[in-house]
Amino acid sequence: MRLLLVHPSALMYSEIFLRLEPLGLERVAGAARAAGHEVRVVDLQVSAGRTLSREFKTFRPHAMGISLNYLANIPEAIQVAKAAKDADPSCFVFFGGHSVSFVAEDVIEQAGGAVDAVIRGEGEPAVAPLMEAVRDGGVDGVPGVVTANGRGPEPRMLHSIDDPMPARDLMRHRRRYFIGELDPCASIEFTRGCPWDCSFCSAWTFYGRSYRKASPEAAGAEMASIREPNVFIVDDVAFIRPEHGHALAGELERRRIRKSYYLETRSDVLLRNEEVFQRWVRLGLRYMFLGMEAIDAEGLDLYRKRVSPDDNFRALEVARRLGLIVAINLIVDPAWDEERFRVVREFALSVPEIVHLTVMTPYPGTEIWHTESRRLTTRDYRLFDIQHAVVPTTLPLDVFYRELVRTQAVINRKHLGLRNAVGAMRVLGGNLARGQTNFARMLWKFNSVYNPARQMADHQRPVRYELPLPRHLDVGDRKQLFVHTRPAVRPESRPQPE
Ligand code: B12
Ligand code: SF4
Repeated sequence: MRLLLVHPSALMYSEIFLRLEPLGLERVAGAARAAGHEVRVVDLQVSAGRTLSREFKTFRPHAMGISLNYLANIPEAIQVAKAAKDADPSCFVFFGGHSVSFVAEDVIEQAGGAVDAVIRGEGEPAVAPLMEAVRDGGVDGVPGVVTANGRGPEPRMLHSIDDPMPARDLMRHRRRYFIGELDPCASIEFTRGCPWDCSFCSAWTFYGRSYRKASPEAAGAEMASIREPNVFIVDDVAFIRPEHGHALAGELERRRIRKSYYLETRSDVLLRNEEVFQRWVRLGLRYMFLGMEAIDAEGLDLYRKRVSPDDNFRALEVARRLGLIVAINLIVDPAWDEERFRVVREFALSVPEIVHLTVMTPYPGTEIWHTESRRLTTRDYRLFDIQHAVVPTTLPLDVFYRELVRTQAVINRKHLGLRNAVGAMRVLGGNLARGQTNFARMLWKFNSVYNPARQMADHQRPVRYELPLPRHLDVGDRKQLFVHTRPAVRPESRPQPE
């Protein structure tokens, strides 16, 4: 069977900092190929819409799957599905990915017949049974499937994340993937899932709070096959288990692999496992993203982050000592007033780290989707990108955006200050010499992308597709939030948050 896989466009507000390869979709492609199907991939983050139309015409896929990790991409994906069905009504169109797994039934309904199925949960174990069922007729028995007839059997979970290998060779514009100055940049997954349970996050609910690790041999072999000099490690929280971090490092040392790495982790994990991170710095670890979320204990408790402000500040000191460039994230509550923004600006200017701001957003699949008592002011999928306010703001909305963008601009200027500009120019020179222009473009795009008038205008666009309203679940029973309900590892082998 011929299968065309599609990744939607990049979200405008993140595109200036990064654009990364769609690793999940590549793994689904790898699984389909291993089952004998002919697969092509179009990534609309780096290819124009006309490439997709051309591919659709010439490849004549029996099925087309669209990746929906981000809610904000849902309207675009429905449009792509409709165009495909208009061009060839016999093509089986399906969606899969993180976010769509939580709103599958609603999306099927909204697409009005253009989407035949949504696959909830992990795509690797589902794609081959789905393709077989498409060929033979009757997809309703495929694990994880949702169709207009309702839900099929529970989604299956991979026993081991060691395979399939992502089909990186199918991506035609690999040089367009970058994160900051790591340009070009590939991605890799060492672990899957997260054992914590922060109230604003759906990483733990998607995987039913399970946690799986790639074997050092498989991870080493995969890393050896990556051509890019830079690698983004996609794990939700890197190196939770120190022995795993050491084993991976040992494997890369043995294979003499050296690259520049970017990873995400938590402050308490960094404090606990400092020597692992130190060893990785020797292997090329340069950037670290720390989800601090709040600078006060009250905020941290509210998000059930299970760390203290003191842990966060000690972790920053450790990272500085290790010579890492750290980006920290803070969640902006729509309730913030001008004074709160001022305090955060002051904080951001007082630390050498890159401070990233995201707006508190209740997402389907998170606990706050069910518990947030403030009503949604919009249900436009496109605004659920953590750069827009979707619950009432204390400040008038235009003033809120003015303060938000002002704070982001102050932070951005800090990073483009003289000392940094010199450093940036050095990196830029090196990248341009190698024909890499992604980082250069990013440096000049800030003002056109982050603009309060534009953010206000985003709220005025006509809305065609809307998020469903939250159902008020009793979140005392966490399993009701899970996509994968059966753990793939024995519960006692899961690390527990402290
Ligand atoms: C790495 C990561 C990123 C990376 C890379 C993203 C990329 N290009 O893929 C970066 C740093 C760029 C990023 C950015 C953002 N991210 Co992000 N990201 C993640 C993270 C931590 C892991 C994703 C990943 O690569 N997993 C590993 C791969 C193998 O799994 P996967 O992609 O989920 O794919 C599997 C399934 O989803 C499914 N699947 C995927 N596609 C398809 C397609 C088909 C057809 C099928 C059948 C199945 C299927 O099968 C795959 C294999 O099992 C997730 C959290 C999580 N644990 O999922 C958040 C997450 C997806 N991100 C999130 C957010 C909010 C963002 C940003 C908006 C943040 C921001 N403001 O900048 C941006 C937007 C990026 C954009 N598109 O423009 C939210 C999504 C929120 C939402 N509901 O929309 C998540 C869930 C984190 C959270 N806080 O809850 N992100
Ligand atoms: S630690 Fe990170 S990935 Fe895990 S639940 Fe909290 S925010 Fe999500």
